Amino acid sequence: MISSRLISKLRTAESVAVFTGAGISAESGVPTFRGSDGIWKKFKPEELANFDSFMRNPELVWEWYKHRKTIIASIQPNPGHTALAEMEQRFRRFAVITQNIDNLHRRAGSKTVYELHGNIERNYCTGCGKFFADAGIMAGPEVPRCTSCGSIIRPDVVWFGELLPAVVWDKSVKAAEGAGIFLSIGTSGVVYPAASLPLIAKRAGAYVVEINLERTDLSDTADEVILGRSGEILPQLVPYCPQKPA
Ligand code: BJW
Ligand code: ZN
Repeated sequence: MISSRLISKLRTAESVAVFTGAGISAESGVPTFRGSDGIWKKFKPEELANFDSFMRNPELVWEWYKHRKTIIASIQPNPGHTALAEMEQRFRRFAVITQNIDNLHRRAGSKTVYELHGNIERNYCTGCGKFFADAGIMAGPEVPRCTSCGSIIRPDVVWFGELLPAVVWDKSVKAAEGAGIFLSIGTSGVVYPAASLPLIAKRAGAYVVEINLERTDLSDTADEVILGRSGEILPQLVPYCPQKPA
């Protein structure tokens, strides 16, 4: 059930920013990080998601990323991703700001996508920065090495203690500040600086809506919390968005 307040906001909004986390991809079969089914119940983040650990044990970290690359390559965007791609066509300004590295928003048809934590389909050399496609990485040795300088190649994702890509971050802050409606979808909101975006949007005057299976630290600040699966809720918002321009 969509509230009459949100319906009226959707009908009149010019600018929408959407902030997504692992929860939006859960219905596609990508495990989330935290919570009862989270992958960090099985793997310790500090062993896998920081650069020092990677350099200490690249075999383990690459095994984990190759496993996830295989899962992600085999799954499809779900109705939540598709609804956001449809919504993008109905508003003057619309941006998807995602913490996800799974590329599912683009595969669903979203055009303006800001990837705060990188993209698992890209890889680069820790020595010279050269980019490498997945095909060679997956078929190659356990720990892939650069064909130009011999250094270890890493996935193009942002680990703990690393800076987010500056241009992507700046665009995300601008989208949050300019949004009439800000949707925070399927994120626990515990990883910063990403988790500050809903607060930036709220401070700048956006109507902040959280969509999640459960309440989070954002819930008390949000204007509205919709508890449920994003793949079921987001398609229900589309009919209330303005019609596509002829
Ligand atoms: C559904 C659903 C359905 C499920 N429908 N909902 C102390 C205080 C504050 C900050 C720090 C601190 N100490 C260190 C920091 C900084 C640190 C940080 O934030 N740490 C906190 C965890 C304490 N941040 C960083 O290090 C960042 N960089 C940085 O700050 O740079 C400055 C700096 C430089 C030098 C030194 C220190 C600072 C970088 C953060 C990088 C995060 N990277 C990861 C891994 C990416 C690569 C990979 O995937 O392998 O990004 S961590 C992981 O968490 C991943 C995610 O993008 C991110 C967020 O997780 P997300 O998406 O919220 O997933 P979950 O699982 O947590 O939540 C899923 C939610 O979905 C749940 O709420 C479910 O209920 C819900 N759900 N099904 C709707 N169907
Ligand atoms: Zn190199």
